[in-house]
Amino acid sequence: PTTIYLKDYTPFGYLVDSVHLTFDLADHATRVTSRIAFRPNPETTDRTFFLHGEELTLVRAVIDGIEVTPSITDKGLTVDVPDAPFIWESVVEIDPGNNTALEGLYMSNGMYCTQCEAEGFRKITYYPDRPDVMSTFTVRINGNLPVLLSNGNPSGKGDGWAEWTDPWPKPAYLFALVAGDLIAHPDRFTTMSGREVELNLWVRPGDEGKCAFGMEALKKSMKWDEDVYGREYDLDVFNIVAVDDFNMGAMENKGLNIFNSSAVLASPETSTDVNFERIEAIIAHEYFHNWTGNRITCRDWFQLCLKEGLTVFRDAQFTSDMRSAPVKRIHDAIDLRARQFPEDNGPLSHPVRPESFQEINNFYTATVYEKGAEVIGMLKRLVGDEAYSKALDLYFDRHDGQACTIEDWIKVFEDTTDRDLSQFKRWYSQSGTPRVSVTEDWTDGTLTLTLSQRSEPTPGQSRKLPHVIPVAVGLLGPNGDEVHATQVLELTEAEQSFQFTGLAAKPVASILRDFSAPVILEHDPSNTERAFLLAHDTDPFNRWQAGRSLAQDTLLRMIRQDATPDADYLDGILAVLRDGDLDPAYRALMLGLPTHSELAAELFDAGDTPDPMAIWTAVETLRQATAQHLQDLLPRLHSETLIDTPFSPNAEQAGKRSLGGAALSLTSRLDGGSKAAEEYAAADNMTLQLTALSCLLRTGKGQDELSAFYDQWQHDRLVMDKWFGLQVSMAAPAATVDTARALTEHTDFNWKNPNRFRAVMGALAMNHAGFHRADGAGYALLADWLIRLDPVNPQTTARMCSAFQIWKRYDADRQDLIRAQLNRILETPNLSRDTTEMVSRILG
Ligand code: B3K
Ligand code: ZN
Repeated sequence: PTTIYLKDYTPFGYLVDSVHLTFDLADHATRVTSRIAFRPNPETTDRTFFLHGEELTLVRAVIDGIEVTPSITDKGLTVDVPDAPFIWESVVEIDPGNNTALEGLYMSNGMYCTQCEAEGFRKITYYPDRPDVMSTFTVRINGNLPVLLSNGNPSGKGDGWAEWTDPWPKPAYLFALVAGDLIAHPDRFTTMSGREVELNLWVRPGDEGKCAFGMEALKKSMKWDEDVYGREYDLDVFNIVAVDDFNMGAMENKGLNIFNSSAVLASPETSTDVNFERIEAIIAHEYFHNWTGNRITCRDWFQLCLKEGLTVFRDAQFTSDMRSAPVKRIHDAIDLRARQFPEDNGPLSHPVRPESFQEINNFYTATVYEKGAEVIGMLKRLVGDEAYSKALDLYFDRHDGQACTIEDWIKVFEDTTDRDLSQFKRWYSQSGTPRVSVTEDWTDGTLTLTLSQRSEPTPGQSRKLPHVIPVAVGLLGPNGDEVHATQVLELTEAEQSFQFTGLAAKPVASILRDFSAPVILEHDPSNTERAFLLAHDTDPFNRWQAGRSLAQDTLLRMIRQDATPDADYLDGILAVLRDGDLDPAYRALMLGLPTHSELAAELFDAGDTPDPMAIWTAVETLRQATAQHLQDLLPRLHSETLIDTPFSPNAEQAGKRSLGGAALSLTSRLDGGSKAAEEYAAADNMTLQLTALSCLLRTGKGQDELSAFYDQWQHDRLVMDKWFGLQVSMAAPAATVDTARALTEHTDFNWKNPNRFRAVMGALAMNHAGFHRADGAGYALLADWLIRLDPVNPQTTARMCSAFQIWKRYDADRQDLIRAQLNRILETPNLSRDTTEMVSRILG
């Protein structure tokens, strides 16, 4: 496979003035006719005319009315063209009915739909399929289906056809087409300048009842982007379509967002609070792309974080505004540590702006997305809110309609603030999670904090230079009062000291407040100080972090030295949980523990070899001890979280359900699941139903409920995904692999559907002790299925290979077992480029 490098970027030799496409839809022989106006690009002298095209059957190619014979490879075509503006026309035939890769034009339950990002348009017609080639599109769809959609505004329709015109120049990756028997959930939105926009959420018959929440989320997003960023919607219609077979969450095609049905369909009976919050965030994310991604797009795919990091940052701001900012920040830190840190500190580590790739789809990663968003958060913290807003206004003004780079992005901040951001830019080019260590010195009323930073070598980067790291710090006095308000220290050197003078007594330092940088903090306060912060910190993030550190500390000592659960942790948590003034959602988070995988990483970093069963045992023991310690409080938590108003997925109710669920889970460790069985029987929403069922399964009970759940929900594919996933996540270590294997033999295990495949295989990989079973059966089962899925759907296969990225943490036997599976995958004949790249990188 060929490797593409950022440094090799050159512009395309031609500009595209307009694109006209005609689709004659047929399941196995769709004809795509294109008429494209090209002209030489005055910015370059390279006149190679290469059009991407894959899996296309060329029927005819015409230049300025004269038929031509291009030379064709499996990547595209070249042909001689005039050194002046010309019209290229082609007719190709494609087979959407056999497109299982879900990229290009494919079919899902009888509906046609497309996925073109990153490089799927080349499977639809011959085209310069690169994001810096932008054009207006007119699309005519001929097909005997009731609903025919494409980007932009409707510009004509009749019996069996519809035409759409998108006035905004766009790259081909934002092209979309949908055709099928769909039902609209309609609404309207009036923009800030008074433009009337018709909104539709299109779903399969039967899903009409699951649209209302998504539609509300869309309207809130449209309003929020006007209020906070001054960004108005720019077409007469905005369509969202739900599709069952989709490789990821959703796609921001101009005016026609396409969603995985799991990322948009919601109802109280079928969706959990976590689903609701995720749906709201994804709808916002895709909508926000209209400006950050579509109006201003990326010059090349190396710049992916330009749109993704910024759009994730914007959707996080939105969620913070709609719900609770501290809770959102804690969720994001948990998520970053669970998904991005392992990536950044393992064989798949890459910069936020990668410098090379073989398959770009492999770089839609937590690093590009979530670390990319964290980098923007740091920038905002460093320049301040006002400068951030000004820089963004300048960005939209200066670059509207362009395909941009990270350099363009940084420049708007430099021009706004007069700051030199060249050092800051290292966040885009250096991979790996920086570690910041802190030492304290207390002398004569002065606290000196010495901060030092270091980054371990990562693939391709042996030496690292210091980053600019905003470290938010506050100080608490002995009685718990804040004696120094939050201040952002700018750590720019390898080591730097900061002084706080005039203090009456030795304070307790609260460091990296609000998780002000995506780093690993190495600060070892005593457990007494941690307990003090857990009781008193005025920064909600660090208060939560103090509890988390206590939990981690006690777990590590339980794993290493067979210690008993620490009293500082148990008492501290009890006090916080008792505090009825604290937000229930926040209290529920306080009961969370580091994941098994995080504990494994901690042990590995400290030079120990993690034993998955020892980790499992320690966590179970701590849970049991927590349940006992909180025993008297549990009934109160239960009654405090009762909801006597009609169901709403809002943050307030969700928080109560989340605390109630956490309490139920502890209760079921004490009563053998009898309360959970009662709650299951009485549940009238999916959050409660699923929580109660998981409590039962973890107690080794719940088989009757499990089959009742199946009978109740077998008609609902999204709920059935939960049914599949839950059994694997809740299985005891020794039973996990067998449970997963048995589920793959279930008649409803439709493995070609990415949601169903991930429900089982994703849950297997996430069940730490189960997956890492000593005999390697977990590794073998996952590898079997990845090998089977690869020829069908390379993207989903490649993505799931990352379950193996942590292999070097474990003992030699497990390493041998995983290496053998990785080699077995790699040796599979005709393995996709996607999976080949992933497995090779993981093997290192
Ligand atoms: N931009 C799309 C992701 C496309 C993934 C291609 N493999 C969704 C999003 O980030 O909003
Ligand atoms: Zn995105």
